[in-house]
Amino acid sequence: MSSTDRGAGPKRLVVLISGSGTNLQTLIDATRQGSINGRIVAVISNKPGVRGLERAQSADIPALTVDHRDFQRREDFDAALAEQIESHRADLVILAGFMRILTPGFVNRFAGRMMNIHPSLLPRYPGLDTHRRAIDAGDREAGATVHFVTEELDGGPAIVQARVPIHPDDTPATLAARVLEKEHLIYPYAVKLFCEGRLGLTGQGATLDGTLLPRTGLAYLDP
Ligand code: NHR
Ligand code: GAR
Repeated sequence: MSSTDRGAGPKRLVVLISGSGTNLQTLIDATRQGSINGRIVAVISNKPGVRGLERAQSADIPALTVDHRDFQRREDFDAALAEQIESHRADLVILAGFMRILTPGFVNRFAGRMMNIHPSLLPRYPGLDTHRRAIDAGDREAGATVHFVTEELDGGPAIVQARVPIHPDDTPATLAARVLEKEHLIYPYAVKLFCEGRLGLTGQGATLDGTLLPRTGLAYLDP
């Protein structure tokens, strides 16, 4: 067993947030119900006072803030964040509405055991303001993607992707709400797969049961 592979049994999950934490809530609920073979051992926010920290506290999960404004350099913030994550012996780091770009040193330390949910059909619209960009482009579909985090912003191999229609009268807010509903289905699903030891990250991309996934990940179909 290596220092990053803590063997069989429930995985130790650390969730990073910056805001409301509705994705965090679905993960809290799924771990509590036993549908994920894992336990959230800490929730860390880069912003003090956010709703997601209250959600963690309400669930008796340690809730910490590492405020990026307390650090002059991104490397220093990332070092403090990594220290907290390591102190909780995380098997998987879950970005759930986490809004700070992470340095290569940090990303490489958690390679293959850090995932993010991004509100677009990657590789379309990495970065911010995804819903406005999809509407402005005249797209007829939007969605969300769970992917492994690599140095390339929102560029790591996809694990699961879900699609929703864009309606002619959509605003970024109405579209975001439709996409968020799908996020709440696919993030617990991806984390469940990871906790069963079924996901991997290779030089070729993400794997499920050792088989390379398509570039856009598994296509999530409604149950
Ligand atoms: N870090 C790396 N290296 N790779 C990824 O794929 C990452 C990442 C950090 C966060 C989430 C991502 C998203 O899903 C994510 C993926 C923040 C920004 C951003 O521009 C962009 C993408 C994502 C998260 N952040 C600004 C910054 O200067 C701050 C914006 C703010 O505070 O509101 O870090 O969308
Ligand atoms: C989600 O839509 C997530 O995909 C997005 O922020 C929202 C967080 O909601 N993430 C990003 O935009 C990352 N840059 P939540 O806090 O309620 O889970």
